[in-house]
Amino acid sequence: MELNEVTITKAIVDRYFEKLKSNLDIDVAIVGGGPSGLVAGYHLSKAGIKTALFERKLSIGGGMWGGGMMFNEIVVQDSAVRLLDEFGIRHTCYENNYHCADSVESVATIVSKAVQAGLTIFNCVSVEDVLMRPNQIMGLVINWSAVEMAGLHIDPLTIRSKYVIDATGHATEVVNVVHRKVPGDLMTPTGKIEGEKSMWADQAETLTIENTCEIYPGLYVAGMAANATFGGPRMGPIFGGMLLSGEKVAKELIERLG
Ligand code: 48F
Repeated sequence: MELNEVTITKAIVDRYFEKLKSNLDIDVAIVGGGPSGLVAGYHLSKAGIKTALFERKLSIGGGMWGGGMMFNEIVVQDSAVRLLDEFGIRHTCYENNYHCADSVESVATIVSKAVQAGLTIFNCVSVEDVLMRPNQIMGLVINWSAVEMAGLHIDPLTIRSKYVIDATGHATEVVNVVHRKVPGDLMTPTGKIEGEKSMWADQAETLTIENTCEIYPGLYVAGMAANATFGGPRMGPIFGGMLLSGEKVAKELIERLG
């Protein structure tokens, strides 16, 4: 039978809209497809919680694909190796407490396991705002990244969710919007964004996990965004903190959502 181009088109359009419509009202919306967001999405979905992840770029994986300075290896410390094992990512011990993994294998494996656990990923979608009610974040305001890049004046659409996770990395974009536009203080010492500090890997790795928490009712921060929000340092291409942060935020939300 000859392949029909219109049927191919209809299949894609129908399937995509099904996917979109079934994710308009969800439990958890994750912003950012880096390691922390992906690990959070994996655990939440595995627990049966309706979760979708929105990523601005075409590719998922955030800052993990490139390892350090495009040398595509990552380092993970002892405390997070069990997560590499849980995903089935191969690793080798370089020295005591320094384990290396191929960054491409790491991203590809986590994405695959997360999607198969039930996570829906929308790539090429940018989160430009939040849905708010008095003292509560209720979801996301989204638009095509292409609209954002072209600077087109086109109104966005909305996703409602019980919780939002800002996993946007250094830019901490959702928290920035909330800080700028939503009345009330953030749950930081000053009530504002403390701002990321320069490199200190050891401190940063511990703080990333500590700083993973609710920052405004309904809004959690994870990964590098957690440190940027709370004034923690950056850590460079060691990724244990990112993986553990994703796991922590998922555990907290699984508990809250019962
Ligand atoms: O930066 P990123 O990988 O976040 P992460 O999970 O991990 C940080 C590490 O990669 C690295 C590090 C650790 O060693 O410091 O940087 O904290 O991924 C963040 C993702 O969020 C997307 C962005 O394209 C990236 O893929 N993103 C950022 N803002 C938005 C967004 C937005 N407004 N809407 C959608 N996606």
